[in-house]
Amino acid sequence: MIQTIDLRGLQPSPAELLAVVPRASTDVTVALEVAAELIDDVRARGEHALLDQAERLDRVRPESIRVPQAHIDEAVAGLAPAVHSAILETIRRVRLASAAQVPPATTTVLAPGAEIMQRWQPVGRVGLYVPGGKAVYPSSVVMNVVPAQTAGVRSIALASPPQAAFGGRVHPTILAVAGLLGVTEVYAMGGAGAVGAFAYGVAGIGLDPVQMVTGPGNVYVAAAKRLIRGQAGIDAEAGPTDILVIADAAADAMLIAADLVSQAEHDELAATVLVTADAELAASVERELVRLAASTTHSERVTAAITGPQSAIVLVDDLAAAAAFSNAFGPEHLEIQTENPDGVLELIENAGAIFLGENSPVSLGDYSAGSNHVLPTGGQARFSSGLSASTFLRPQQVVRYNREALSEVHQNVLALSDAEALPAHGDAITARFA
Ligand code: HSO
Ligand code: ZN
Repeated sequence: MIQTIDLRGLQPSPAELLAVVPRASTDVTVALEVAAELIDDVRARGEHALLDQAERLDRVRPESIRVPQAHIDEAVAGLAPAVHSAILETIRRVRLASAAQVPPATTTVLAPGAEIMQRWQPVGRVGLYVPGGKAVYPSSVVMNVVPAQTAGVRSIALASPPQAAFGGRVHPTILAVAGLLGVTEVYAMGGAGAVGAFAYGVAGIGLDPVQMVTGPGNVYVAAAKRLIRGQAGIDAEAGPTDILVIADAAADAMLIAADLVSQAEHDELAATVLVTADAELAASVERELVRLAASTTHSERVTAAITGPQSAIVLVDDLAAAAAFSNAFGPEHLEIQTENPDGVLELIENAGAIFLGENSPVSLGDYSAGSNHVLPTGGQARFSSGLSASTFLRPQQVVRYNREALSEVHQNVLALSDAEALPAHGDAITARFA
């Protein structure tokens, strides 16, 4: 079943901790060549390339790459009432939480008449990618579009692969969410070709190049994002999902197992990790996992994920050691199921999103909490963060000095321009006082 790793009594370094539970290897480099060909094809042949790629890779040729507004409206009208209201409430909550991610403009006065203003400028146009292969996630439309809208992005385009099961249309729930969010520019295109189309534009169908491409996807989408980087900005290269639970005796083993299974359901390569100092709890969670994995809908996938080398129950000496393990792992999702979650939270440095206590499970965050579910995978939480309004915002400094303030630093500029043998720099200041 799930492997147990006993670190009790040991003092491993962060590097050693990482080696204990290695992430599943999804090597983006192996997909680079194929992705480059698909992108070049789109740059050369535009819509025809996208249509051919759909036929070959999605096994359906859509009527057109640009989705007509009528299809979006139809999808909204066809939404089941319970899904409709759930999406509206998710949008409302994600909007509220995203608004708090927009920093205010600030002005720093360095001396009388010397000020630096910092304002946050949204990216002008973005392309949001919503996968539609093994997984179809309408909730991800909310998680990508709302932060962009909140940031003030002027122009938003959405891409998702055409679905054979829906006659070559984009998945109706994805279309419906786009409609509810007021997104009107939607394309039935997927994979690396779609990322290329966003970055370079497709003249024949009025698809203007975007400045940034965000959203999860498979390894070819990740490879394409790496290739277009520089031409356009990207959020992150998404990999298999992961969850790490830190728990003590106060936790409910059945709930921990349920939460681990909920993320294992995404992918055979998903990582599910429990870190605890309580061997009894560890044994109970293992028992619950065996039971749940056998009976859950996606039993095969779940079993593959939790028995994979990327998943484990890790026994440690105490909660401080558990936090150290988690910081080394850099989980996408971290649940803290302990008697005093806030105390553990203080020890946490690296995590995509953190879920405190028994009533804040990851699947709440996936759909309805109001937090964003596009989070750094593969340990990227060690240096980056989840998608947010600030992903789409750039800090811009605005410099304003008056004559007195400039004169005050005149000699400093001269000294430094001399030191760098760039005298024209100094001259430009001196010219103002001649
Ligand atoms: N847990 C996924 C997000 C998701 N779950 C979408 C369900 N739908 C990655 O954070
Ligand atoms: Zn999920």
